[in-house]
Amino acid sequence: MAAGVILFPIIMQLAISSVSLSVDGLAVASFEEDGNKRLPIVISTWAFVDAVRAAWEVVEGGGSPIDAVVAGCSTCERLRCDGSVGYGGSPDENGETTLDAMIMDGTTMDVGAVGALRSVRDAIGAARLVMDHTEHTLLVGDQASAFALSLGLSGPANLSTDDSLDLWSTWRDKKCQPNFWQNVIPDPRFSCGPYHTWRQSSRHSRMVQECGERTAARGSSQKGIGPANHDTISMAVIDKSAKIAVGTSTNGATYKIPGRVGDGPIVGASGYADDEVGACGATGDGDIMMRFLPCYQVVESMRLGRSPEQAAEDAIARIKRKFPLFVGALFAIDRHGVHAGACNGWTFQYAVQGHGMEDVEIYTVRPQS
Ligand code: SD4
Repeated sequence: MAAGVILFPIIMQLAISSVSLSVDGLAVASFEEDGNKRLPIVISTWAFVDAVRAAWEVVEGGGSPIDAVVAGCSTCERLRCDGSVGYGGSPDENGETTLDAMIMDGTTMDVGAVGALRSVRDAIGAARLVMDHTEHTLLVGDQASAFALSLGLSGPANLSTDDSLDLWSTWRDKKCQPNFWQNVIPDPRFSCGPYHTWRQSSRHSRMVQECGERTAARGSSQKGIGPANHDTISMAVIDKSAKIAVGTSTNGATYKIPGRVGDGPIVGASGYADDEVGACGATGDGDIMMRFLPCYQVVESMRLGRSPEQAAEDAIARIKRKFPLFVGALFAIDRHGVHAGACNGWTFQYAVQGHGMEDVEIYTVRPQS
């Protein structure tokens, strides 16, 4: 953690787990009490202090929430926060790093996103170009890269580093463990590919059945998903007049199958914002989480009157009921800047800087044991 950052391990063990305490230990004041005194405010998944400071500088100086989100997420892309954002992290099965990003304007509900972006490091910038210069929402793969390059982003760039290539060759040496395959032969627990379905082979239906039993019992951590390889930045910014933007940037899941796009560029999954209500940002096992659109759920729950804390807990609980072993977390923030977090399967941190705060503060959220 960067020097000078204050760590406040204020933890509440609630139904799932959440924090809604302010750093001085007092309950967060409801907006009836303190109006918009918390604004502007920046909130981000994880202790991405430099990213939050960069966004804060923009919004505090009168910049737009969109500009602030771009400043924050691109800071993490440049710093390669935790190796899980930007180039040089999460190699896929071919050793390649690809990027997912999304940005959403909570005033206009405009969205731009890129998935499986290759050869361009500025993923959040590419997402913004989709939002600002097209009527589309999501571009993917080589065509997303060509689009970004044609509108002036720098590249083509190599997204691999010595570290990411080392990680990949160690994984190959360990028989490609862990991986994301199931119901294929050879048995993905013990072998690298190429894999086949049982229909492609006459002799393996029994083996497929065994593999199926195994994979049904797997959780995110068995797929190698944990704090070391899954630390997406998702950030929300609310300006003084309560305009909101949210953005996400990630290099996805380590050893993903080439072509895999996670929850990062999926609106409502990794992030969602609506000025009328508030915002949400998520991190974790995107392959599971995107099936539940947890951030859309959070915002809509707050619209119906739930507090950020209740909305966050509920969104996590909905996933946990179906996937008890999933690893994931999210923050919820209402339009007045009241915030909370909830998580499952790991300890989560989120970072906040808002009006009247000296510097970024880190909140810690523990899962229910
Ligand atoms: C994904 N959700 O691609 C992203 C990764 C992540 O914290 O959140 N890391 O699945």
